[in-house]
Amino acid sequence: MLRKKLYTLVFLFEENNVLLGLKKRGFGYNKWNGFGGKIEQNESIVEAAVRELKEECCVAVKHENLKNVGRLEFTFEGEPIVMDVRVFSAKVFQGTPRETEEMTPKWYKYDDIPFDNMWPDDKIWFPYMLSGNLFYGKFNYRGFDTIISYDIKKFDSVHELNKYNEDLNTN
Ligand code: 8DG
Repeated sequence: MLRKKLYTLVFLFEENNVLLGLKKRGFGYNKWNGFGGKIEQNESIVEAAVRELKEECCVAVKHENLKNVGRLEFTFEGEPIVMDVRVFSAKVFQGTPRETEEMTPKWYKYDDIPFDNMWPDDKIWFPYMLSGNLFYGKFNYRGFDTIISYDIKKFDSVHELNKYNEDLNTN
């Protein structure tokens, strides 16, 4: 049986720039990514997304300004765990991104996103996010560098995506 672990991942947008952070420790060390992490006990997915964004780059966001844009599932060959990552975007937020113990933030123009220094799956689903499409991607990895197989679906409405995010509002 595969065990699911929930994660959040938040991207801030401002004038055709996306905010990425260089991870300074732990899982995904030295890769550029959005801001997020594990959901703690007694916390909803959205609450976790808000908390991780604040902890990792000192930016505050209101629940209603977080838009659920996608879901990513990662499996790793030989591991009995599915990482279930809920992806959010926000255009309205409070504060200027600042470096923390975990992340060094930097704004990137869409044409300059450093895919060679990111998770290999990102170059597959980022175009969906950047063009405003909702997506649900599943990626099966061998080690941390090789994608053995993947599948990605695009949705036209948040209603359709939410059929796959059944626990998003109830958690
Ligand atoms: P910790 O340092 O407290 O132990 O962990 P945390 O901050 O709670 O969680 P984490 O281990 O840093 O969470 C992993 C983050 O990385 C989470 O936001 C989901 C995200 N992530 C993956 N895989 C991939 C991927 O392939 N691409 C992208 N863009 N993000 C990913 O786990």
